[in-house]
Amino acid sequence: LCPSGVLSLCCRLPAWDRAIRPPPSPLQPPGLPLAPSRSFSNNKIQVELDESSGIAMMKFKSPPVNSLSLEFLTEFSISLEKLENNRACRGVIITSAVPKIFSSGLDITEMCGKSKEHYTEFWRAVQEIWLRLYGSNMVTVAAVNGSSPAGGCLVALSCDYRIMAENPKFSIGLNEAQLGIVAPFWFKDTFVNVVGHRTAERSLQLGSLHSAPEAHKLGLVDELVPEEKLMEKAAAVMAQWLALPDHARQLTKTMMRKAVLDRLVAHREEDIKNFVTFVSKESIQKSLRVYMEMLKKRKS
Ligand code: CO8
Repeated sequence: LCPSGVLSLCCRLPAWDRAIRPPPSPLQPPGLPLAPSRSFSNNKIQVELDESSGIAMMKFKSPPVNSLSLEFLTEFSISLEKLENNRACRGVIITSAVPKIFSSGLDITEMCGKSKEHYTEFWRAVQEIWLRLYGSNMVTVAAVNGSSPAGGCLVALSCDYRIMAENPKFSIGLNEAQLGIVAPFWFKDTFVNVVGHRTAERSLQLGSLHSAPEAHKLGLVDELVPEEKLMEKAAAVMAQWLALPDHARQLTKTMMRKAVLDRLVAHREEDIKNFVTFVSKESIQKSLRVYMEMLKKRKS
């Protein structure tokens, strides 16, 4: 069932382990009632699927900052899997229900003062969400309606298209170096694939968080729109991408992303080991604690 050449990935990703879906009829036959909207909501994520258009809206709703905790990542993974397995769903718009924040990235408390077993489980969940999102058969559009550092930026980078609210106070980037940690190779690969090697290298070394206008200039986001127009624009972009036959778009996406996905799949256990060793070091634990204290001080 796998498209040729993506076998190694298919064997690990349930969402890929099936035939490419034909698109549902774009036009509702006259006289028939509109297909229903289905929604499912758990603690941290709300999803609404409009079966008539095939478009799902996924909203992060984990205040204060939509940090990617183990619980959040698990819900995110399950939600994506549900949509991926629903033949009526062809695209998903990912956004936030928390004002001014898209996602603050990985939950730092999951990487502080915990056991090696916990770090292992957490990192596997981080890998899993990236494999699912970057490798999704659906059209994925990020409607970035707030700040989006580190892991939050990775979520946006993993989508097919990024639209950001035109607010200079919102920032986005892979700022790991500022925390004294290093973005893993697959964060870097995803970033390079969007902005190119030179921009990625400079931005990663400096741990830069770019304002929305700067991010647009660098190509980190594809479009900036006034905040009130963000969802309208995301729907318009989605309609444009969904106008194409799914199979051609999906195979093209696979062609563009397969090498990077395969690289993590091939080195998954080694990557987990590296993370656990790195994050367990006392010097790294200290950097993370200092960073968390800095966040709290900045607040007061
Ligand atoms: N994890 C856990 N808690 C967080 C995080 C986070 N990522 N971000 C913020 N918080 C907490 C704050 O400590 C604060 O807690 P409390 O209310 O108890 O004091 C609360 O959330 C609210 O935060 P702020 O007051 O700072 O909220 P603002 O609205 O003023 O600012 C921001 C929101 C811009 C998101 C700001 O909080 C911020 O910059 N946060 C830090 C974001 C960040 O640097 N994230 C990086 C995480 S690391 C990552 O994603 C990739 C790691 C790759 C692994 C590398 C291998 C080792």
